[in-house]
Amino acid sequence: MPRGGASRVAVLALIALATSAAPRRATADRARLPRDARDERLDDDDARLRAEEHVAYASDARSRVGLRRDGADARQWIERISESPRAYVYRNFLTREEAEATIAAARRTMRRSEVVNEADGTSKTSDERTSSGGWVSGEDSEVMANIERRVAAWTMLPRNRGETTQVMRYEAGQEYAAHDDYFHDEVNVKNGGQRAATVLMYLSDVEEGGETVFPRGTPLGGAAPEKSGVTQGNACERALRGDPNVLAVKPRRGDALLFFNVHLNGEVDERARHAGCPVVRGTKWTATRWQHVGALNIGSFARTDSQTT
Ligand SMILES: O=C(O)CCC(=O)C(=O)O
Repeated sequence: MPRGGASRVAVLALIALATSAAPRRATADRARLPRDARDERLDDDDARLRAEEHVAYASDARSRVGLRRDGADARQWIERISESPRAYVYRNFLTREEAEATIAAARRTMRRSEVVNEADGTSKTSDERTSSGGWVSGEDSEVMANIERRVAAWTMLPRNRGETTQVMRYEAGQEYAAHDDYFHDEVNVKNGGQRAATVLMYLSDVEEGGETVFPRGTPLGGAAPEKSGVTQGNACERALRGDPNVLAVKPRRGDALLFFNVHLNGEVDERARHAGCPVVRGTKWTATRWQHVGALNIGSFARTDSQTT
């Protein structure tokens, strides 16, 4: 056998083994399914594939355990912070590079933030939301597509249930007053049903202020607002003082907050009302992805083929 022949054979055998063992994407019989059934199949496949990718990503991240380039801890773990509403913080969900890429991608589209106009489902400016906002889509880059997949895996709601990710920038004094992410009207609900989950990703650290607070929530180990006296009016000021009875998350670059806007029985969870407190010092950047109970099908939130494969 020529020199190197044995190792070439071993490599070929390994390739053959890997090819035969590689998980197959279940595409073969999609085309034969009626449209609605096919959509459900796509959703199931999407969720399964994304979950696998998520695990792969997480183990890759574990192998990179250590310090970020800026000296911060880069390990990933999830903390349950409240049962009412159901809320979790995923530490280092994003890498520093992903956070920076998200900001860079959104800069092109930044303008004054708007809120949903519940009368007709369009958007309007409001004094309750003084930040600037932009949009980033998984259609535009593999970085964003990868983030969307991990959001889908974490929320267990497939990627095609997610609205286009919204990026926000808050300068000192800017805030997002207390509000619900679930819809109060019927117009918006027609597009994919209620917003089941919100994933709020922090793209920057903030020197002071800018906490996300839930004035009606109860932190694990803390007292319910009925007992502690936390209200919509005082939650931000108490969060700033570090009051353990306020359900609050301090922005930290890379971390992500997940909370559910609906209970498991589908009813809206009023305890999920939340606010972005005024930034005192620094600039706060966030990216929010809302995941609906069903696939989106209207307007700029509509699913596209590349979001389902
Ligand atoms: O910026 C925050 O902390 C809150 C943002 C928010 O409420 C939202 O995106 O729905």
